[in-house]
Amino acid sequence: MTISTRTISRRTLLKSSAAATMMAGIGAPLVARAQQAEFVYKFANNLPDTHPINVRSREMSAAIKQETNGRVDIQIFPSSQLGSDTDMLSQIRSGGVEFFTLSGLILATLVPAASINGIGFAFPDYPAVWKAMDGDLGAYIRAQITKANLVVMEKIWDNGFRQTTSSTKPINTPEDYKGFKIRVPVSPLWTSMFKAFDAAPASINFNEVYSALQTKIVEGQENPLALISTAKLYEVQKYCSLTNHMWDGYWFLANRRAWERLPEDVRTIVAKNINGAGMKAREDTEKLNANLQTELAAKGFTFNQPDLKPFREKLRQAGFYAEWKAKYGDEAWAILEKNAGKLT
Ligand code: X2X
Repeated sequence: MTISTRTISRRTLLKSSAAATMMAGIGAPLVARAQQAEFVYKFANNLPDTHPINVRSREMSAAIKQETNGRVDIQIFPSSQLGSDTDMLSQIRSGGVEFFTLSGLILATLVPAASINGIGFAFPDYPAVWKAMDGDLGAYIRAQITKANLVVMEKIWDNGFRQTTSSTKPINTPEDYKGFKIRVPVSPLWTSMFKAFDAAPASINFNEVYSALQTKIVEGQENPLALISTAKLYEVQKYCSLTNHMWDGYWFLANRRAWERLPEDVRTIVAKNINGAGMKAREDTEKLNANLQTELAAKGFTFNQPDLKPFREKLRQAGFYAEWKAKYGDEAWAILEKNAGKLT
């Protein structure tokens, strides 16, 4: 059985290589150009292929190839194909991958300040987010990332305001979180926040979330609608509570040695295209996050809009804001409050 399968596949292979030889006259210049790329760099991320971040990244990669006359070939590996976020964070540091988009909250396992934009209920809306992240708060965080010897692009990419989903019940009040088995990304801030709600958070990388929900290892999770939709989490969840509890974004990171291998003029082209694609993806994601409710409801997802004031009050009473203010320090906290209003 094994032998005959092998024979067939060898024959098929021989046939296709014969075809390849025949085609060589036409195909050769193209192949040669592709092989000539001086810098073949991997870009890893945890997002589905259909998420706007990957759609815009494909355009970005094509534009970079064109504008560098084929010198730079950025190959995209979506859906955690090269490993979980935790794995990729060590790969981007060692140079195993050259580019990686990572939530600031997870990056905080290496750069503690990077989770500050995820403080619960800090930002009221997108304009407040972009003002802070394209302004002094983003600059502060990027300076800390740079100190950790990673290269970070100027524009943060949008993940979105996060909503809570569940297979068991909707979340209407802070008390509904009590004992709730919720998946959170691997990040101290996330665990701390859901502990402050007396929930039972479990740290799980995104590549294992669908199956953790399906097998009911956890009841729920929280993510922006764009991700709930593109990762098809609605297939394994029933309720979506619009808790809007934090804003989360992806820093576009580069391995420092790989980045510095690029000549100055090439770096300029690459950075311009990455930041430009990030801005376009922001628009796409923001639109999706605003419009997906109707589409997901039609798929049987049950939405509810809780009153959010008691949630913020619960965090305050639990000492969540005071604890994190002490962790980030007065300077960082002052920049956050300047942008988000008084929290403690
Ligand atoms: O892991 C998640 O939930 C995700 C996809 O939103 C992040 O990358 C933080």
